[in-house]
Amino acid sequence: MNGFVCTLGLANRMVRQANDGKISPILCATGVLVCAIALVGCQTTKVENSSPTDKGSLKPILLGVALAQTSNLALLGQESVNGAKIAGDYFNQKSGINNTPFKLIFQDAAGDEASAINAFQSLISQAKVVGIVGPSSSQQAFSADPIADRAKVPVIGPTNTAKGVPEIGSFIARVASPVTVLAPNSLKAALKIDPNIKRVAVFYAQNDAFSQSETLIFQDALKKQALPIVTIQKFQTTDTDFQTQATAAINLKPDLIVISGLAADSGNLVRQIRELGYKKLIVGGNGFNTPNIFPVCKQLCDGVLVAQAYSPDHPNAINKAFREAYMSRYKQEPPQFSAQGFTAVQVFVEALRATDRKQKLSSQSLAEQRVALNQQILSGKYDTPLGEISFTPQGEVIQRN
Ligand code: 1QQ
Repeated sequence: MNGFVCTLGLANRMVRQANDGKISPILCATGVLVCAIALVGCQTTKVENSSPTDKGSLKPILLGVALAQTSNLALLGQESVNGAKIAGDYFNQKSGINNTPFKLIFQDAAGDEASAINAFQSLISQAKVVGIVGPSSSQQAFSADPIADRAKVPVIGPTNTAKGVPEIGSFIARVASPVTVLAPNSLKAALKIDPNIKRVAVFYAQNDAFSQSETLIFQDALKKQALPIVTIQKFQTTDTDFQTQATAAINLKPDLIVISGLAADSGNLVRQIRELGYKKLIVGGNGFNTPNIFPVCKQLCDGVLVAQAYSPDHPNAINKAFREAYMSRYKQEPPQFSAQGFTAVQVFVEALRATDRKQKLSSQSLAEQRVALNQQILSGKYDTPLGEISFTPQGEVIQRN
């Protein structure tokens, strides 16, 4: 897949260099989009439980959304919630599930495993949803997804990118492009901007499954490019003080710093690295993929490259509709996590419609609906804001763009 690589910061210096001195919002470079995004500000819904669809009635079909609405992870999770809400309105206005409305049941999965497990259990056993969009992080997915899998409830991870998530079970799929596909794009972009990179310092959050997974992909890609890693520094996603690790790395005079962490910690880490005088490029992983990082590192975010699996400019009709709805509701361009939240709901809606056309959902028990829905999700093809996607039999996303 070709990635989209964004340079965080105001009409970034690096992008100006790479673009022959002209400031342009988008620069195409060997199959990778590099865009400068402006410094912008950041920007518990719980719906009452209702009983599952009864035979022949127009009671709404219930779909669970278990994402981070609170905690540090909310910087990312809330964006997916916003995307899911837009999808809920959009597809219900377009006759829902073949003229039966559907209702999104939101449960705050916060930032830890226990909250994600609680959210999943409540959606499965109390709300009796037909499927679940969530959780926000891979760390949570490895704990909560097995519960849904055992209960035979289909799950679509909107933003779980670590290696091994679809392999959790046969009811688990994701629309998030995995770290294996996404991460190497930003390294390629960094080398294009600065071909003289010789020494690389790597940082990662050691208490987070996604960060552990992503750093291995980065390290592997660096080895393949014959770029020496001069140090590997570890931190925790809960850390706020990075002086020791940042000083140790900067003393080794790296030409590139590569960071795998979540938004809040990563933003603080970037700020402290810059405050200690490091001026060269930084490559950030998927945890940087939100404008909510700007209030954390502010203008010191400048010069950070991030690969993203979504472009607001993707030219298909569904992305245009999504982007328009997003801009009018949230007054900003849709970020990747919102596009992925929208897409996860869209896949459920389209698979529910197809399942219902084969055999009326109202004539099936909830257990039958869940199994039929899971099979349909995996066999379908979807034209989404992320471009055309489908799934491997294992539930891994195949994203063309
Ligand atoms: C994961 C991620 C995070 C950055 C999403 C919140 O990619 O946990 O897999």
